[in-house]
Amino acid sequence: MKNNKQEDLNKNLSNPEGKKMTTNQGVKVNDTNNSLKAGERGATLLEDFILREKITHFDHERIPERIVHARGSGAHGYFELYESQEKYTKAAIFTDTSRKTPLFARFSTVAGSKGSADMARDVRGFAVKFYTQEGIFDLVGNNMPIFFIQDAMKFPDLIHSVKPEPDREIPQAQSAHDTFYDFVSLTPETLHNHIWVMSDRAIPRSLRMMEGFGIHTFRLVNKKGESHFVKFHWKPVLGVKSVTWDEAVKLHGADSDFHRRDLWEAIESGQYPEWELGIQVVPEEDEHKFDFDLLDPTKLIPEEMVPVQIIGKMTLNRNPDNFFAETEQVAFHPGHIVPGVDFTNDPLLQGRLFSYTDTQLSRLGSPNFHEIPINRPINEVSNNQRDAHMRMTINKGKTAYFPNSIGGGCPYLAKISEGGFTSYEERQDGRKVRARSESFNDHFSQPGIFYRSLEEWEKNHVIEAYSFELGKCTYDHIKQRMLWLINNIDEELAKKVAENLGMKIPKTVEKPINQAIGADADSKNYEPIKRKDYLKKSKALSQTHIKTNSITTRQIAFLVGDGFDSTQYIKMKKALEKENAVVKLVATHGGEVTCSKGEKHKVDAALLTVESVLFDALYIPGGKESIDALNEVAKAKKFINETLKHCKAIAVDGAGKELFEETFGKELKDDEAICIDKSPKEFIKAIGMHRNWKREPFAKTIPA
Ligand code: HDE
Repeated sequence: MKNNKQEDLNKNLSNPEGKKMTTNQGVKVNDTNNSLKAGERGATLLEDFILREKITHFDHERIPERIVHARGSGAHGYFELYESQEKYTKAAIFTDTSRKTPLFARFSTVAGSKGSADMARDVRGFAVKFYTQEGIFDLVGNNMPIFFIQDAMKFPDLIHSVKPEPDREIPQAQSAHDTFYDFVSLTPETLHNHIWVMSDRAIPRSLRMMEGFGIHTFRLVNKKGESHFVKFHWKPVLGVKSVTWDEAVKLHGADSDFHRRDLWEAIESGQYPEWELGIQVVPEEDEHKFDFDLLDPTKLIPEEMVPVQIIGKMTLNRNPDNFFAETEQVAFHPGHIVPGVDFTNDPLLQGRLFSYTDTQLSRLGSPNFHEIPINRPINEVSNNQRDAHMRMTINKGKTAYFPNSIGGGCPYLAKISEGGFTSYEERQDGRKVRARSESFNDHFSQPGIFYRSLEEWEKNHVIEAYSFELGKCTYDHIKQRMLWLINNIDEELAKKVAENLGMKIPKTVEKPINQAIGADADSKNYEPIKRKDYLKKSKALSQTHIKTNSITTRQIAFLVGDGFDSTQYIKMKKALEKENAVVKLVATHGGEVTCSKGEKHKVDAALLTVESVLFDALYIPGGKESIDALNEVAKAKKFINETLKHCKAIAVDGAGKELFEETFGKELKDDEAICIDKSPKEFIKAIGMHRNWKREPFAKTIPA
């Protein structure tokens, strides 16, 4: 792996050598360190235009952060199509296999502010801006296939409830608090997205190892004007992987930029993250064939019912040059579509179509946000819109209206055959109502399918997450409402959470829930639609559904002191690096360590400065002197301890096994991911497992 491009870090790329510093008005600057004063010890003079310009610019350096998805990371890349999808769509990005469409992707957490930590339990935003030759197409999705609410009208309520409580502004970037659970427990439509958030999907190992979903049902429209319903999926080539909650908590302190750094470093080292794009296509005539409504964004279409067809691949191959200019100023919008793609009446999507322009106006300050380089289409923009804040384009000529004859009639309108956009002519015919369709009313079936589809260890993590989050709530009536709702999803799940909370599952819930959900205020108890068990399980809902044993970019700590066994070290390092894993030498001290052959090796991190949670696996080579040195450092034991606790792969050779076996060896004889005096091949296989979850019952007995 290339190291941190040290030579580039030392250069100021936008001000190459030889260039003189100027003010923003182009005047050469002679002194940028001292303000203009009346004498060396005198008052500063107001006339100092250089000082005023520098400070004024600094004072205005921030723009309002995004209200949701404030914390994010972005990267450039491209999309390649495997096979033309012309039977479904006329969008050239999905029909022309010779194209390499440039794109910019941004991943984010939702609840926390810009400076919050990466590893919060949260949904992750997964937004992709395609710069197609027909204009910008934004796929603004999340890493979970459903959303919390069914109607845009409820979005401010949802977000207000999860954000820090307004009196004390506590807690930051966390859902485990009263107001969120007050809202969730009164709004059963949230339960499906909520159970996904309780799963390990909400604490990904890497942004590169999570799925992406467009969530809403969109339309694809072909040349003949025929429409198909479509759901978009991104499938990560590295598989779907998560960390444990204990690691997530510790990562907050060990590296609050864990995800950002991981994405950046993978791209810098040439290990480009990749996702395949999949589509689930439903013919128009099948719209009403499902046990749920395709327009309801709290429902997914199980892959068993409509398979995901893989149609292309996204590769991220370039980090941004400037975080602010690109990642901060990028303006996504689900309404940025191209001919061949269209909307449905999903009431959440319909509301989003309004919200994103509105938010860009307040965040970026002008309707000219499309002129910021990261937001500019690659094809030419030509219309009669003019002026406004920070206009970059210098439009020429007299005419800024249509129709005109003075300007030669330009710009002309495009016929449909020339790529002019026309909306799909869906028949609309209905009463003007403020209401929700009955078909949106089933809130328990899909959370149940999700839970049943998980592996045993995934289920345990869900139970723990509910218990943790509700355990943080201070009102009993909120916890009771939640238990009652969870019981409607799955009785076994509710029983275990109730046990952990030391509470009983209530048989009924009291009146407030009726009013809050808009049910008949006079009825005593809220009667929800009973869970429908139309599908027992769906394999794709478990994290394990994308099989991969790749150890590419996995971070492996080699724990050593002076005198470590050189032969074992070299053999293991070579084998791991051949598989594109990243080996980091973690030593009892910084600087250099000396191996058994007397050679010096550069230390990547002194034990003092790192935590085990930053690594995927641990190797301890032999060498008595090295092991003795490690034995002297309590942190070395903590490191091993935690690696074990988090079910990661560990290899020990020679004298290394003494250090290890002394504490744990006996209990772990048959552990598939513990390699004592085994070949590098075995260790690679163990790392490829990601975690040995079978160890978890034992791991729970290890003190944190
Ligand atoms: Fe967003 N959302 N959202 N959202 N959303 C924003 O737009 C909004 C929703 C999503 O990396 C904001 O530019 C409303 C669903 C992502 O810059 C804002 C509703 C999904 C991002 C906004 C939703 C998303 C945003 C804030 C309910 C998954 C980050 C800054 C109707 C399909 C994009 C901005 C980025 C950002 C509004 C619901 C995903 C306020 C009103 C559903 C990935 O406009």
